[in-house]
Amino acid sequence: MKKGVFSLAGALSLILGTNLVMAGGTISGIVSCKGVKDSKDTIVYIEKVDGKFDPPEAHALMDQQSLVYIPHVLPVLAGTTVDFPNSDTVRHNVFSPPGSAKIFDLGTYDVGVTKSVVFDAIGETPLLCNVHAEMEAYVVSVQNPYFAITDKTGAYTIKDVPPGKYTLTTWHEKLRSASQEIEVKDGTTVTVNLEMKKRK
Ligand SMILES: [Cu+2]
Repeated sequence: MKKGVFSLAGALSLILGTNLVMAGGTISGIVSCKGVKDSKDTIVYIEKVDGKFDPPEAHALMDQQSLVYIPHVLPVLAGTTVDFPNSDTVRHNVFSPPGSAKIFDLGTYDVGVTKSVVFDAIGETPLLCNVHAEMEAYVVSVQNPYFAITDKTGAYTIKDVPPGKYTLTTWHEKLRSASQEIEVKDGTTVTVNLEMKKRK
């Protein structure tokens, strides 16, 4: 998604023969996750931005290797198609449990086969495997393309955010969401550090 935005900007600046100045601001900071191994795989996103955001044509990827889903957490803009290639040496059966934003069951399929799912509804979809109880991952679909996922240190950056007042929110598979009201201004960076604790 972000790649798409950048290449479009690049193409436009080529056409215009000038450096295109991207409007919008940046949100960045650190999310501290308490009671878990590290602060990785926390999604930071703006709850709602006015407008309708078309999903990217490019598919997102949830791979399966050595009985592990890669990545463990995949944030997508609602409507995005996610490919589930079986890059493993054994058969898998990707499905989501009742209560998921997207309920589906891809059935058991062979090594080398790729199946796809459109994550059209906003929310959390846990991924399980009928063959391997230990396999688990998450696809989280959000309303707009202004989201990021943290690294081990909890650092994140969301770029090119239209100016405005928003609610910035976090998602973590085991922790309670944290939110903060923020204001984004053109050409500036707003620093937002958040702390997440265990769900009660
Ligand atoms: Cu499996």
